[in-house]
Amino acid sequence: MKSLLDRPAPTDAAALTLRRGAARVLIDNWTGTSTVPSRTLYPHQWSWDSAFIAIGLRHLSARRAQQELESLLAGQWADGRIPHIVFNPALPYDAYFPSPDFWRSSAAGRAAGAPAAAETSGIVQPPVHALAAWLVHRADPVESRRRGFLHRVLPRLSAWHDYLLARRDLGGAGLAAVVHPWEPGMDNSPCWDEALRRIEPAPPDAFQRADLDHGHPADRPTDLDYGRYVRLAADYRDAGYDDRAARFAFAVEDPCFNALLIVSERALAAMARETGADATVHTARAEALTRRLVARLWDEPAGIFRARDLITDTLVEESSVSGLVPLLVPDLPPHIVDRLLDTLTGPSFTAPATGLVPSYDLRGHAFDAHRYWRGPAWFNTAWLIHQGLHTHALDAEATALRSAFVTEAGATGFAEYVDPATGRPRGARHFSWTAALTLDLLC
Ligand code: 9YW
Repeated sequence: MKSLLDRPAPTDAAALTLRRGAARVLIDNWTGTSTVPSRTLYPHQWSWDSAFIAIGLRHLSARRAQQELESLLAGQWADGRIPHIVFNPALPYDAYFPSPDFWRSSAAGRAAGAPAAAETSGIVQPPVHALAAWLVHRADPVESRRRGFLHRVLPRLSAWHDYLLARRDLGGAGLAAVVHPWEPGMDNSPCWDEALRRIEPAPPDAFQRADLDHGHPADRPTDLDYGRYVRLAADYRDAGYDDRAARFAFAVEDPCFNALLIVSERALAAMARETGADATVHTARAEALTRRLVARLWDEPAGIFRARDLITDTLVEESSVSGLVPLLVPDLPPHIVDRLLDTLTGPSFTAPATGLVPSYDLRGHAFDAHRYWRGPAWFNTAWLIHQGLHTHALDAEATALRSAFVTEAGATGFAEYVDPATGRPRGARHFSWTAALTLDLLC
């Protein structure tokens, strides 16, 4: 496999070209206040995308990276939630489905504290934001201090985590639950198949998908999936997005979501120390969350973390990349780190042609190399696992993954995801988080 990584010096012509290409994507996808994931498929601001984008943008402009996060935080609700989409009011409603007139946040979400001045969705995405904010600060601490960046974002990010820990502890065991397959950021993962079978889909004539105008049907979730997504989102909306009143038909503790909450709590602790605030609450939370993650989601015989379905109170017996992301957590028991590494480098998650990590078990019964989160390799999860490998001083494995990432991102024109077996690009091209995280790995 050709490796840019072996020659990453700034003078390296290939690395320089790649860096320029990645910067071009971020410039093209910048709207003036934030970055869209893709000009065609996802023309608004997405929550965890913006966090990953800020991590890359900080290498181009620390100020713009701050703006990326702060424009997202402008859509935060009074109850603390950060919505998964902040809509661009300049675009027509049919640019994306579900559109603002589906979510109706400023009306239906008023009691939960939705902003009056912005239209947003009412669900959330994984909490990468505090980690991103801390990395953005560290990229240029002088500029960050001059603008009071941490002082502004720390209270908002703390409120976001408070929301997740207070309102979303639906299992009562101290982990955050997701209530819609869009929330863990991996909507059509086979992990949700069984839980979704219990959901009566909305009738096909009740909604009009916009994603198929830009994406290939074989790469995207099915109409049946969408029917169920619409039903769940409409039910939550009709309950006023009130987590105490809603009767959730889908509720899951997801390992990637909670692992990100842990590292983001650690980031809040670092920000608190930096600004002279109390860090102990965040450190204690991270430690408690780590214990709960292991107690509730670790599957010892399988050697991977699993999602817990809170409706049946059982672990979901599907292996997905989400179950490897907890490698990010620094104080995992050492034998769990060893087992995770075995799983990552074993036949279920080793895609020899690309060296990337598939989103689902290569040998799993539902594996599909093309369809979104049912097999393709994604760059954001590769970046997270790369960070996790470094966290545990698994530097050789981290280097190999970084090399694969950079090679495939460049070869595919910064694709949204790739077929793990061939490296062929799937989904959108010129995709923002792929470009941003490439920049981060090259810098
Ligand atoms: C969708 C924007 C989002 C990502 C998600 C990914 C997809 C589905 O696109 O969401 O249509 O909103 O699954 O992780 O944030 O890139």
